[in-house]
Amino acid sequence: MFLRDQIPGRNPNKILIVISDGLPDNDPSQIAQDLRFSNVVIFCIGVGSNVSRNTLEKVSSFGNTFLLDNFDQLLAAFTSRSLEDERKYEVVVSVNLRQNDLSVNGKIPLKLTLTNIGNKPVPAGSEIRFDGTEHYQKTRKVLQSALGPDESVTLKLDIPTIPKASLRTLPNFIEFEFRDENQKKTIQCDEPRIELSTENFAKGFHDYCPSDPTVESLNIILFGITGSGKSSFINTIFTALSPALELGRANVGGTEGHVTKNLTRFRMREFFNSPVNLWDTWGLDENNYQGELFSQILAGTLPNGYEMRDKVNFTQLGDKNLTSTAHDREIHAVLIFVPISIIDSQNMVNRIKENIRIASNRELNPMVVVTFIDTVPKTDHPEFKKNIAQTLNVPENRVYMVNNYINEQEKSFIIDKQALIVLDDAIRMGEVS
Ligand SMILES: Nc1nc2c(ncn2[C@@H]2O[C@H](COP(=O)(O)OP(=O)(O)OP(=O)(O)O)[C@@H](O)[C@H]2O)c(=O)[nH]1
Ligand SMILES: [Mg+2]
Repeated sequence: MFLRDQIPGRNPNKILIVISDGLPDNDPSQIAQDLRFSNVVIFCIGVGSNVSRNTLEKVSSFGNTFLLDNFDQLLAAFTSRSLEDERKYEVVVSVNLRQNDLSVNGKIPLKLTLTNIGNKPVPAGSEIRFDGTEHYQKTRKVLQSALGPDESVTLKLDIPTIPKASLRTLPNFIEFEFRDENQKKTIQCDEPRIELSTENFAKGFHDYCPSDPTVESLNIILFGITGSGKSSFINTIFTALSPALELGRANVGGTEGHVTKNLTRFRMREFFNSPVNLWDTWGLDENNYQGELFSQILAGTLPNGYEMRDKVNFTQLGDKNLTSTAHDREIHAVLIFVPISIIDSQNMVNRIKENIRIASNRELNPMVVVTFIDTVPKTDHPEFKKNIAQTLNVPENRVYMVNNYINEQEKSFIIDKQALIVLDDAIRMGEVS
């Protein structure tokens, strides 16, 4: 019945089947252990209600205890091979997946100024209808008073998104065209094309709470090549969640030398109520981050504000307070920053791969964030993305091409949307790590 090759991971010399209908007179666990050490695989079958599963489990090899109600079942088992079926135990893994994209929530608030461009008044009580699309639900607004030719009125309304709409699939603009029953354009909108704002879609992020109750805040680290735009990306994320540009949160500099020189924690809770920390790091160059340094940062051993060094300073690590609070700083998700030109430098490719390996060894699945994509024609982006994924040996769906705010004077939905998608995925990665 028990064939050798059906016993996973073992090549036993002997198999012992213990059948018991009661409690043992003497403790059999020591002799059972000796037998198991000498490569005997032990199966225990308890029959009837007087047996103790606990005792049998101490005797049997792992997972090889079976309980049966009576000897008839035992006989049936031997003839029908049903015991073999029972051995196939299942491992159930449950992952808490959030159903909705963090950024989508109910309504897009609009304020539109409409002008009657026809030659007849539009009477009070007329309906202004917004037809639904694959992203927005149908909605309507009633004119409170008549609108004479050339007259304008300002309407405030909320356009609800459909429940399945996701920030990832929303188009960048809402466009309008108003026609009357005769398909004539009688009303014109001051802004017939309105850029969306991620701020309106961030409710899911504001409501986020780590599913593990022992995690006070989810820690996301930004690590990567010096001058690749890590600190700029922190400002981009702050902007994406705010009504206006927020470019002064993190200190940003030129491409020469290190700008960020300390391990720096940005507690998003202080601004957006969500328990997420972004950890900014000093950049990776050809020689730094020696030895254990990066893995100690990932483990949370180093304090907020820790000054740039090439190696860990172990005397500082002796501090008991740091060890006891490491759990609060332990990193849950890793963003590895590389400029799009990374593939031209074998040396830096190797350094990045070394550190991807360190993160992977801690069972963190690093996401690669590619910056400076504005320095390469858009049409080449897919090719670069594929190349970078292959070169760094990460799946393409974990490579993100982003723009940072550099010279922009106002918010851009496209920049914000990319940043929030990265943040959303980082939170998902952090949740399962
Ligand atoms: N063209 C372009 N410039 C960028 C981009 N991202 C950042 N920059 C510029 O690159 C310079 C370095 O940006 P930082 O955000 O300070 O880079 P960092 O990775 O934090 O640098 P260190 O802290 O020194 O490691 C700044 O002048 C940014 O304005 C980008 O995507 N495109
Ligand atoms: Mg920096």
